[in-house]
Amino acid sequence: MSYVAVRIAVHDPATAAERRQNAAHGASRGSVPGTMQAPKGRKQTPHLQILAGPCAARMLATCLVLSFALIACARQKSPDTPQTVSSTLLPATMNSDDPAPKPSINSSRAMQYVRDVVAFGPRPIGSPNHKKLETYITSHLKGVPVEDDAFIAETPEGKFPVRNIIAKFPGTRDGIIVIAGHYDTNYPLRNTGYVGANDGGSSTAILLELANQLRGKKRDGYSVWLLWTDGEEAVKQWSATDSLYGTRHLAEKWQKDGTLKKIKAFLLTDMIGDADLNIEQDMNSTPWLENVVLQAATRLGYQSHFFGRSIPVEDDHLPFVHKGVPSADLIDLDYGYNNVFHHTPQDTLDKLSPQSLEIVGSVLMETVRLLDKM
Ligand code: 1BN
Ligand code: ZN
Repeated sequence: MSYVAVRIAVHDPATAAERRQNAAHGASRGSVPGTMQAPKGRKQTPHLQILAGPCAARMLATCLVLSFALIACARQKSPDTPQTVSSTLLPATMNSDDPAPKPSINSSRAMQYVRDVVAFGPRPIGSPNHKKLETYITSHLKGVPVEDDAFIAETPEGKFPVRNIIAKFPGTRDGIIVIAGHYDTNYPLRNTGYVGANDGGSSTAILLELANQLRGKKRDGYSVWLLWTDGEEAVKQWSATDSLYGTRHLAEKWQKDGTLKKIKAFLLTDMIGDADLNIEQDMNSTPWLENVVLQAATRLGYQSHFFGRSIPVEDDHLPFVHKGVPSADLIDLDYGYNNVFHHTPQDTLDKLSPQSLEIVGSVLMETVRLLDKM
């Protein structure tokens, strides 16, 4: 696929580091539930914060140079094919006149799935609620070929059963698109009333709704595999060895059995239910795949919810990224002001909206459609 222009991403390392600290450690260890209040109203965007800083002049200069480059590219196009600058931003596969119907999901049903999942209570690995959720997920996949990747994980808290669940929707094209999200919830918070409505609940639910959209339809494209990952959360403190238990195991397994080289794209969803949806541009994800996601979002008119901030994210896509699989993590790490609800008992249903599930669900389906055409 060829591109004729570049997307401008903004990265603020200090802010990213601060927020990761809060998300990964501070909130899960030290914060007292209920003491932090999210200010009302829309958050200030990272772009604006950066433009107010000392690098403003350099940023502005960079933007101007890139803008001129875009215009120059547009002018280089053949004079007998009229081009607008915006159409030159689209990859060769995407045509702004594409008559294909715009996908959508049943977002009230997806929201009901989140409610059902949250009603099980905390769902950390090894718990009875986790087991109930496994049964809930598989009972929604009747008639769909399902594969399990079940094993015993060695963790700093002992041995735990871990089970990745894979639902397969075969296509006519050789190759696989994986859409993944974790269903386990934070382990250290298991006795605090933490239910992980967004972190664990939203990803479980969006995959269940995508299964509804895919089942019973002929796929004229790549096979789509829906993957409910397990053991994503750390049991003590997030590190390379205490996290991502399920996907580290599965990436190894798929490398050994030859599945890995058939995967065209690994699309991860995590914390995608926040009513104030801001999907990060993840610096650990694959740029061309994120670009396809952005094209999908743009076609559906949802681009304002995507990639306002660039940060590196450690999540279930990493074991696949490390093995060379094109991957994109769709995650919102701005859950409440400064991510204050992440990994706290405040991660509850009232912060979520069906519209956010609709945005991510339909963008995922549109991304698959664009990938099928590439
Ligand atoms: C996402 C949801 N993660 C854990 N639960 C991974 C992560 C942890 C991402 C900390 C960023 C910061
Ligand atoms: Zn988490």
